Amino acid sequence: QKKDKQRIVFVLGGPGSGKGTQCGRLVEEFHFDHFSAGDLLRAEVKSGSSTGVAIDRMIANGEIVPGDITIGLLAAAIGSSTAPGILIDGFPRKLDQAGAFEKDVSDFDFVLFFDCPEEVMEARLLKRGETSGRVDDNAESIRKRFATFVETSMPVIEYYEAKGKVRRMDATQTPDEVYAVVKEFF
Ligand code: UP5
Ligand code: MG
Repeated sequence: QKKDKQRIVFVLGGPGSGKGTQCGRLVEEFHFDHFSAGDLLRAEVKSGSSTGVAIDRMIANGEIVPGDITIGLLAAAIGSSTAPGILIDGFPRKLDQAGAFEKDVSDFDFVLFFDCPEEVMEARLLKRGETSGRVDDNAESIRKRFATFVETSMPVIEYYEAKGKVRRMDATQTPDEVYAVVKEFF
């Protein structure tokens, strides 16, 4: 369970919208903890655990891993955090997982949402794919990730938007320009 004064922010946006990049900058300036659900899942794959093979296949297919796995990894990370704030990057990307997290792990302050068109995200991901080694940075996986984002993850953002909990920004500018807007929310 998080400590009382810790604020939790969900950092959401399409694949390649710049979540990880901007979280890195917030960590530097504000000393928050940054937990990327995708990074935690990739670490699970690397660890060679029994679920790793199935997780790796789901990531390559742009599918959302079952919530109990992701929420378990996030809850453990949050439980060991003493930072003043916690950035949850790339989660929740499915409505029922959002509800389960709020019910079983913690409430949260707001959603930071990076709004970015697919053409821009695709160009970034294909470029990164030249060196990233990520199983999902190829044209075929990127297409599947976009479809999952539109069908399954955007409803989460719309749900929180209706509750007035979303801080939306234009993520197409340079990292410096985006960060100048992002930091104002903190
Ligand atoms: N870049 C960044 N900002 C830029 C800018 N302003 N201008 C120009 N270039 C910019 O950035 C992506 C690339 O763009 C980098 O090369 C960067 O330098 C450049 P990054 O900051 O990495 O963007 P990010 O939004 O973090 O992109 P990422 O690829 O990590 O997003 P995804 O949401 O696709 O990946 P994630 O790791 O969160 O999830 C991967 C998979 O894990 C999912 O598809 C799913 O299969 C699984 N998953 C779950 O099942 N459940 C979860 O809860 C989470 C993940
Ligand atoms: Mg990322």
